[in-house]
Amino acid sequence: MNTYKLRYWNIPGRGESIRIMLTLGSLDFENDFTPLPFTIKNPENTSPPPFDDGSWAKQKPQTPWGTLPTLTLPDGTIVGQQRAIIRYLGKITQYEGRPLYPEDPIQALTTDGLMDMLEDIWPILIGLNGTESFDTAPLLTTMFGKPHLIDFLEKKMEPQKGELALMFDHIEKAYSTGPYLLKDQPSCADILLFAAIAWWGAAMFPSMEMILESRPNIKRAIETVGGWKKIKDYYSALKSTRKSLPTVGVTKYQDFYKNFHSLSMN
Ligand SMILES: N[C@@H](CCC(=O)N[C@@H](CS)C(=O)NCC(=O)O)C(=O)O
Repeated sequence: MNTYKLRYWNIPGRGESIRIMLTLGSLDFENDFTPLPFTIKNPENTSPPPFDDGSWAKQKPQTPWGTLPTLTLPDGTIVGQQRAIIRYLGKITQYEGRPLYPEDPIQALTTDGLMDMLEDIWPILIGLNGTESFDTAPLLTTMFGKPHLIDFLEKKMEPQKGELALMFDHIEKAYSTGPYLLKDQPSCADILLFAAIAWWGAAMFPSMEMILESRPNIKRAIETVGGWKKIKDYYSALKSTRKSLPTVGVTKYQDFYKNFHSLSMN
């Protein structure tokens, strides 16, 4: 069987870009959902349970880098690191006759630069930002069922000043020729941008608006990717499955996928 296996939590996070790349490559894959390692009460009769059942503590030492996502290749090799996996899949996946990871070294370098920039943003949104408090942890806050951290985000997104605003401005500039990073040539960088903004714009930000309102190039890029037929078909087929995701406090986990569905108009 030429099946790939993606191990990740059942959230978009760092796994969704890989799911999309596998879909674009028409590669057969299954999701191996690991329960999120949070001490949150599991709903009854769900298999696998969404929250900790001890699985991750056992799996972690067996992964190549101690983290998820991991991808098991058809020959059984297990690999890790989101961007490395995307690059690999981009080399074996064609879109409109060209690989999604460019063969030209300079274009590959540009693609890597954007993907590394996105990875630089991730920890600011995902972690505790040097404190022990949820007041500076946009993702953990919502995952534990509390409202989005508007004050924290507004500060970081202050025009021309906030740490995140400046980072998004660089990305906006990189997309000025558009619609893709490499002008008219789509690449895996555009897939990662699509997956990152859609995820951040639901899990950490209350919507994508705070990121996109003054950044039309990023908006155009992710809307363009969302319009690809294979992506539309993928999200259309999955829409009804989101309903079974848990609700914790004010957070409906199904909403973590909402922008993926809206950008692909499902
Ligand atoms: N640079 C890595 C980061 C991986 C990472 O931090 N994964 C998180 C989930 S998104 C994780 O495994 N957390 C659990 C842990 O570290 O024990 C990548 O891009 O794959």
